[in-house]
Amino acid sequence: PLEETLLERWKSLAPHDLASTTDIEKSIVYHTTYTLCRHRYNVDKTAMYSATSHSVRDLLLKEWNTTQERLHVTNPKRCYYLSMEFLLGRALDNALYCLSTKKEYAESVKALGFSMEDLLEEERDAALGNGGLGRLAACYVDSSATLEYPVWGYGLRFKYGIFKQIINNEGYQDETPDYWLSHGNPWELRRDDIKYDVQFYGYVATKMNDAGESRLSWEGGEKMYAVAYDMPIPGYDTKNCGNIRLWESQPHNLFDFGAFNNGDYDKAVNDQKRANNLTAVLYPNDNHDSGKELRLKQEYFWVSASLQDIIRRFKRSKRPWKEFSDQVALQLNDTHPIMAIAELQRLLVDVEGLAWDSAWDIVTKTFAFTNHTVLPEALERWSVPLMEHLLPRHMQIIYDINLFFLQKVEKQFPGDRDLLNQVSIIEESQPQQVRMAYLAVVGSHKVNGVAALHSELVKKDLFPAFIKCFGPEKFINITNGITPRRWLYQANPALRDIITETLGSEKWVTHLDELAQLKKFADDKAFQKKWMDVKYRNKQRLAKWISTNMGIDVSPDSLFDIQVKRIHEYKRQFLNILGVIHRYRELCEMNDSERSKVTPRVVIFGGKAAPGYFVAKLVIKLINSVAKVVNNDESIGDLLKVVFIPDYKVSLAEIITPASDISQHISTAGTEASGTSNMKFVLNGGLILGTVDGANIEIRDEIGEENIFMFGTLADKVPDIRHNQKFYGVLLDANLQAVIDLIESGAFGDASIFNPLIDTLTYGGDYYLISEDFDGYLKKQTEVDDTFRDKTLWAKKSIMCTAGMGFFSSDRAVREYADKIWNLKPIPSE
Ligand code: 4GP
Repeated sequence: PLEETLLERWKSLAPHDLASTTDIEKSIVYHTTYTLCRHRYNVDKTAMYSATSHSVRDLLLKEWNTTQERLHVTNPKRCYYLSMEFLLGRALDNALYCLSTKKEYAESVKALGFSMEDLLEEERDAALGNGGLGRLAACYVDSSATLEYPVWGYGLRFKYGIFKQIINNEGYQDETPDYWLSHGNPWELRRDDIKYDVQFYGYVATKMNDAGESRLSWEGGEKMYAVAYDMPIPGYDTKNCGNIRLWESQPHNLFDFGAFNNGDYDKAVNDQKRANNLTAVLYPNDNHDSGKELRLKQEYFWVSASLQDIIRRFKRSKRPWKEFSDQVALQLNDTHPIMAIAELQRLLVDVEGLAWDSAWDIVTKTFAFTNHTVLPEALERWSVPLMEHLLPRHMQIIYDINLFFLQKVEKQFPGDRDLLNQVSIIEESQPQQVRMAYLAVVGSHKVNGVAALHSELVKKDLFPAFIKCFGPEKFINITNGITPRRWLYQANPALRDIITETLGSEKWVTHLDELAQLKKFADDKAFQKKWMDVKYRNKQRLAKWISTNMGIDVSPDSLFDIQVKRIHEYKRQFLNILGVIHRYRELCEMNDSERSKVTPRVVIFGGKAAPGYFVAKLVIKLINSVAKVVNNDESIGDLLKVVFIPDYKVSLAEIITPASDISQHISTAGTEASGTSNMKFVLNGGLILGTVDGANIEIRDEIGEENIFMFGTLADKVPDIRHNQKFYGVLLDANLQAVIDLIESGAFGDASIFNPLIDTLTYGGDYYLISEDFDGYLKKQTEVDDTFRDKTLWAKKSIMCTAGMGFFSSDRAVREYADKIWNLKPIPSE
């Protein structure tokens, strides 16, 4: 540490704010010259984006440093959010807003000959996530930073994020790698000084410690380095700056000289290759377990490095181990980081020398687990032989955790063997499997679902036997939320401005409940006009994007009907496109006078299918085949257009979301844990057509049932219907049968292609209840059309939607986590 006088000198020399636009210009030119080493004759948009970002980064890092200093001095309890995925999207625009300096930067950039709009478009999305789970993590770090909670995210620095989706000429999805770092990434800082060993394979040996006691120790195998990269996460309207620490794998032995000297160059670089591969790519599965060894390696690598880092920080505080959980809260974002439970137990017992029970007490007080899906295929299970091979000591620890837990259960419920089987972390299959979600329940002090209905299903369907063992208090609900900064303030400037003007301040940006004041303007004709003008402009913006990028012209006067999310059977994009075909059939049969009464519609889809998910990819193909026919049918014109927007991602969502009249959230009841895009659309004054599922239900409760179009089977009815269909077959709804007949007639190209998709409706039952819900869906769609024609009524509903969304701010959600789970207090920046 530096002496006091030197510290003062350092402080006096610390960089200052960029107070004027001239300062900003200077800073941009500085970075162009010295960071990028570009000559002023050789500055293009990419370089300018990069230099501007570096300049903004300086401002962020100043806040980052003071935040870390503050935390270092106050040494409060901190929370670490362990998430395999952070779907951040772009950083520049967000940072400019958070630092309240967008206007000044836009002026400076202009003075230097560029436009801010152009520069923002240069940025590649940080797409280190699949969908909802990863985007939620991004919203939560935003809110944590804004609310000044000492929260850090921990994840992996994937070289390739989620793949780039290309729709080929036949209408199928192709995947290409997303090398998002190809132009460098100004938003990360590599920390060569923060580096840990992570071990794999090997064996367990018994060793004597200094006190002469025998200890188990994990020996041999291979080692890799985890090197830290930090991404500053700005808070809005605060000097607090959060952080996401991402790990990159690096070889332990940089170069095998022995092999090289023997002439075997390939062998010499082998280690390097293997290490580099580990964090190279994100598994592109949403709501699905990939089951691959490399994935388990990624998971362990990440949690091991993170825990070592967290323990290092804790040890610096010189507190006794029993205070660990007073200093540290660890949130497990789904099953992916659950090895952390066994790893912390190992580090405490094997490395730090704590007794098993003391260590386990710390572990269970520190961890909490969020479940994001009840789909069985998404709950990770690892085979015991694989785990024994890759992580032999952890496997022993998991066996012991299980044994001690089952002994407790036996004591509590003597002789209840069924119960023991139901709660055992080890599934007695061939081979045996480790049920990671069960390990999470046993090793955490709280388990939460992400919307009210989902949290009930977590108790009822996923962990009923655990309620018996632990009581219901362990299981709570925290309904998801979204950050209003990105999803309204930034994505919808026109709406932002009229809200601020109407409410008289920007308080709503951090106190979203303030939006409720808009309700009193819902019937005000002048306000309605302003409101709907904004919607129209946002539709124009999207129409322009579609025309420029896809060559399809759509009219902003049509009803924009949007479904953008991962393509998954349970989300039922299939139901949507079958409904579109039904609409097309009806249009084809109408005469001119009937057609003149029709509400013109643009049906917009977007979303990626996991590369190995055949049926989901077939849905994309069907949508594109239908689009081709419908969009080229001149007799239909603007009455119906179908658009599949390729490569849906966060930055596109920012253009798409503000432009909806209707968006669809139509999962089979009980399958969508929460959904968060539903919240984004409603916040932006879009109505929703949805099933009684996930957060749709709470959205309805908040905005009023007259402002949402809901249909479909209720969750508690689904199991019986499935059962009956399985045993007595499915009789397809008549309209649905007609739609299928049309597909099978070849109206959308070679029908045989679609057979596997159509089969999902009949063979073994219609698992996602498409036929069961079809009629209700069509009727609601008709209601949507009719309501849309009443412009005043629609405007009122749209305003009421936004006005009712206060509850769905991620600020509220993060506060709930802090109060109910983490026991965490904000650390004010000023
Ligand atoms: C998603 C859920 O499917 C979605 O309903 C929820 O809103 C989101 O998590 C955030 O909680 N799950 C996943 C996944 O993305 O991979 O399981």
